[in-house]
Amino acid sequence: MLTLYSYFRSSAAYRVRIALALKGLSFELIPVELVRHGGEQHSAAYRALNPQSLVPTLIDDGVILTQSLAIMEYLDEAYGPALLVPKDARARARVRSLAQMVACDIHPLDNLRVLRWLAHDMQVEKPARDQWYLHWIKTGFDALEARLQSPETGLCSHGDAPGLADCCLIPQVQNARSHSIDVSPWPTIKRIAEHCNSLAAFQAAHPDAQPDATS
Ligand SMILES: N[C@@H](CCC(=O)N[C@@H](CS)C(=O)NCC(=O)O)C(=O)O
Repeated sequence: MLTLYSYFRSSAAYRVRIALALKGLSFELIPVELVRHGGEQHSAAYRALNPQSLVPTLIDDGVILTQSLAIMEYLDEAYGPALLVPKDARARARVRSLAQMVACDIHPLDNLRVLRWLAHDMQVEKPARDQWYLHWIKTGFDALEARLQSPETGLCSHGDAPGLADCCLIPQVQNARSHSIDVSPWPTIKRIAEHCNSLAAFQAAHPDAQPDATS
């Protein structure tokens, strides 16, 4: 029995929702309201599951898993056949590298708690916060776009089938769009996002399709 603690707009939870859908795994979804009422991620009950106060958290038969990259690779290994990372060691390293470019080097800098800390603790005004957000998207997407100029890139980040890199990329593109950033300057990223978003697994995982989605 799989239970996912998720928030509809969380791109880290969105990654895991895509992975679960690609793997065809059914799960119970428990929404964690990150924004209103001070944020349920800070409650004692949630911190007991995830001391970082971050979503996602996955429970598999009572075992608590945190960190989206670890969760996705766990799902791929525990519920075969593996499809999120390639078997070949070099290809696997490429896919993990693309995934980490988003999950380790873009997302943490533009995360909710960072933007809130800038606003409330550092008193940074909205135009400067928007500049911060755009800077880290641009820095990361410029590098990713360059890295994707490879014969190994296909309809998706690696070949024609979606995998770990796409589970990370598509939520980051959605996140950028929700901040009114046009992704046209990164045509390969844009093309891959358009393709993935046409697939049922990505549509099922989309923020707007979640039970806790609000306008
Ligand atoms: N590295 C973590 C990042 C998780 C994360 O940053 N989650 C965000 C939502 S995308 C969150 O829970 N933020 C709550 C907050 O900022 O207070 C992962 O990949 O699981």
